[in-house]
Amino acid sequence: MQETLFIIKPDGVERGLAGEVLRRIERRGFKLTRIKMLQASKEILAKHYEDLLEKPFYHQIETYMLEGPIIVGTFTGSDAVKTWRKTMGVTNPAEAELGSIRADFAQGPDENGDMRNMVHGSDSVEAAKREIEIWFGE
Ligand code: DAT
Ligand code: MG
Repeated sequence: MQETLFIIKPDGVERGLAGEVLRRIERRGFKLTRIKMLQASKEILAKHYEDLLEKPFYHQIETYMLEGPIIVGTFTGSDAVKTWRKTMGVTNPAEAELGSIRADFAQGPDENGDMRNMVHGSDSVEAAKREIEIWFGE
């Protein structure tokens, strides 16, 4: 049994695809354990994406994630971390496996390198613990 953290990014919320994402989590057999909608801040994004702060594209991530409200949640289940990563598809939607969320709904990088891949998932059990504390800790 594992717990992982997911985010439906601003484009997913704005396009009305939140229900679709939650449906895919639930029909896979995962159990939602927390969920909230909020407007992210630069501060919380800097914690969440601390490994990417020095990347040249960090400002693009920040602009994207601040565009509108996001939905952050957690769910539990067998091999939840890896299974959710597979369900999302790889980072670049243009390369994501057909049938994955990112392939089915998201857009590949445009000419500015902007990537709007619609969903987030923790990439390890340790990252999930860290991210759950960031978004749901006191
Ligand atoms: P993932 O979201 O698949 O875990 P990541 O943690 O490496 O990918 O990066 C976080 C986000 O940053 C990703 O969802 C989109 C953006 N990003 C990553 N690499 C990028 C790049 N080369 N150019 C533009 N945005 C990028
Ligand atoms: Mg990541």
